[in-house]
Amino acid sequence: MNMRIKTLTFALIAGIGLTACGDPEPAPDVDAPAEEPAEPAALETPGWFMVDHDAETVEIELVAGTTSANNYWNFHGIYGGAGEVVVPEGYEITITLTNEDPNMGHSAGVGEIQATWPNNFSEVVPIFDGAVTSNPTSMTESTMPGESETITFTVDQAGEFALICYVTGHAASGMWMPFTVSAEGDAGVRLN
Ligand SMILES: [Cu+2]
Repeated sequence: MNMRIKTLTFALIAGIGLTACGDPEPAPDVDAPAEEPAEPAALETPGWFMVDHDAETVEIELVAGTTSANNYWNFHGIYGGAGEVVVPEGYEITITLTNEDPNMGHSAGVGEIQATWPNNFSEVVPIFDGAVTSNPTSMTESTMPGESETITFTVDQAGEFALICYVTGHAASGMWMPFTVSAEGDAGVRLN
């Protein structure tokens, strides 16, 4: 839609230009195919994401409440479904969740990606065995301010999942990030 409007606007401006200076160049074809959609952000390897392709492991030092954005309910300052963690299929993933939020407990687990998130998760079943921190829905017994917890799991299935904080209300307020298991062996993080 946007592209279409831009194309039309450009055609209009070009048309005005044509009238103003009598330039005989033809106006651009409005029916030309729209430009390609913008490329997704490049995969980066920030200091908190370490991949070892020989050992087939990924180590993620995941920080909750890194910044005050979204009431500290973020991972590395990212929230609302932005960003993306990408790991190669078959690798062993270690996530150490550290909670730097001064106020609230948080958790982290890999689950189904959802269009909308419930306030309360009645049952937490991670996609991969072991892929969730302890007491993930609890405001008092999840990973509390200043605490850390490490989980290890093998991503034995490619697909598009989500890294979720299961504490009541957090995912619904945007504390989640896409988590993709790549059949092509891609690894890294998109930071926006
Ligand atoms: Cu949280």
